[in-house]
Formats: sequence, structure tokens, C-alpha cells
Amino acid sequence: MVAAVYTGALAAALFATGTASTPGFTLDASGVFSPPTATVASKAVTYDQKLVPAGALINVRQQTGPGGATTVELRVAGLKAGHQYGAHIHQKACGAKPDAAGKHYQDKAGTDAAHVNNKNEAWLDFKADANGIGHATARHGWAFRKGQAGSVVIHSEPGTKGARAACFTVPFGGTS
Ligand SMILES: [Cu+2]
Repeated sequence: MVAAVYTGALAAALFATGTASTPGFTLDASGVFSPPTATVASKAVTYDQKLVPAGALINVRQQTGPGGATTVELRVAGLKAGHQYGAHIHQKACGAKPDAAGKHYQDKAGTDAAHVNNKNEAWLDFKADANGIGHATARHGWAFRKGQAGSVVIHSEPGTKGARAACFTVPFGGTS
């Protein structure tokens, strides 16, 4: 009993130290896809309704620990059953045009193979199941730079070749 109380106090002290240097961050964002022509603008925009129909659902969760390690979870529903999608975190918010989201978020910026991969970028490729439900998780030892990760873009195929089928604006939190 005494030992348990002592351990708890120690853990609280360690946590407080971590919080002071690099605060942790959590986010839970959900959206319903609609075309960019919708009267009421949505944070979730579909550019290809064959792959991401209007009314499909998306949920994105971010958890960044006090040390900066970051986990992002993606869940989608209402997509094309059995289809293989690509998905990445992009730099900017979504817009009426697919290009609005800008480039992939990168931990270390660059354009060669050493930079364009799922270790230096946050990829969330997934396959929709028979019910059109998909999920993916990306874990990294690094945190986003504040204000530089703004959306999840869903692509027509896995990897980096697919067209932009849909986009969800997410204000990912990070360090400055
Ligand atoms: Cu992308």
C-alpha cells in the first residue's frame, strides 16, 4: 500500500516533468464526405464519388506523447468494398480542388526515396472490407511541426501514385 502510493507519486512527478518540456496532444475528429459543390461546406470533401461516395464517414485520432512519439489512427466507412486505397497526411487543409492539400507532410523535407516513404511521412494506406469499412494506423517517433500537417488525403491506390479521391481537413497538433 505504502509502496503503491510512493510509485504513484513518482509517476506523477515524471509525467509533470515531461509535460513541462513537450506537452502531449490528443485529437479526435470526425466528418461526413460531401462533394466540393455542396451548399454547406464540409471538412470532408470527395473528388471521386465512385471511390468515396457522398455520405461516407471518416474518423481520425491523433495521440502525441510528452516525448513526441505520435500515433494517428484512421477509420472510414461507406467506401467501395474490397478496394485498396492509399492515404497520407498532407500539409494543408482541403479545398474545392484536390491540389489544395499540398504535399505530403514530411519529418525531414526532401524528394528522393530517402524522404518519400512511410517512415519519414505518415501513410495510412488501407483496404476497404466487404462492408466498405477500412482502418489504418501510423506510428512514428517524431511529432508534427505545429501548423504544418493539415489534412488526410485518400488516394485511388496505395503508395504515392494514386489520384486524390477525397480529403479531410484535420488540425493536427504538434511542436513548434
Ligand atoms: Cu497523399
